[in-house]
Amino acid sequence: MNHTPIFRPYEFGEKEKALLDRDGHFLLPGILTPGACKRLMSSFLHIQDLLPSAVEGHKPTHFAAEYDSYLESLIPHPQILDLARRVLGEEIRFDHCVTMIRPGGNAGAGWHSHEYADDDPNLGFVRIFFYVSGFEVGDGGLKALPGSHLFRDANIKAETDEALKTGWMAGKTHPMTGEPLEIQELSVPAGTVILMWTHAAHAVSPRRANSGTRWAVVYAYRNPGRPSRARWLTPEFERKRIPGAEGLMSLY
Ligand SMILES: O=C(O)CCC(=O)C(=O)O
Ligand SMILES: [Fe+2]
Repeated sequence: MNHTPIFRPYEFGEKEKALLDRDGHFLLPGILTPGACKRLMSSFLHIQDLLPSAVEGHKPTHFAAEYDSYLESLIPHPQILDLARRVLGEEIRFDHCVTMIRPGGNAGAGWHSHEYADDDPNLGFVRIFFYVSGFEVGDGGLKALPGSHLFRDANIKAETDEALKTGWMAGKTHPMTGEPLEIQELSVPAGTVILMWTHAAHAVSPRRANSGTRWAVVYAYRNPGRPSRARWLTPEFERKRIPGAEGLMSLY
């Protein structure tokens, strides 16, 4: 099992969990160790090399851990599982591992949210984003909408901030604070981990043409109980014996 530390010491206790639950996301700036960043970079380059020969429906980017042994070894990494359990509680399953490689000029992504047990707030689903490259506002940067996760709406969609404001956001306030909803453009240093509840509305600004590639990967975990649409793993991979991942790979 891979026990090499990948996170520096960081705080994520009750106070931080309460902020995650209020906002829908939580930043852990620069906590990835240089060693982990280096290993992740070789995995990204490996995944990138496989893309030209990718088969339809089974992209190395979407099934990243199936194509790279280091990415696979992180699924049961004790520090990731510990963080996932601080968010979700003891009973968790692995859901997916997807690389998010955005070269200079990449178009980014419009506003969207993701599904999981939309009608049952007791079943959580958290994305753990590893931003090996950092990002600035307006340059491959993640944008968030604090409070949006509390609606558990898996179908939030808008091409632009304006369309989100006049569309989905119109007339809504933060269910916990009563404040108007407000778009937040994030900016983080290299080696940052971001936690995000799956129903949180998010978008990615275009990467500037003269910026380097933004290298990132997401590991997602959830409480078992429902089917999951984002669970990109093959039946073979589900059955594979990954040391330390016993009990984590099944749907339920
Ligand atoms: O590329 C990113 O920063 C986020 C991509 C995204 O929307 C996701 O992984 O759910
Ligand atoms: Fe997303």
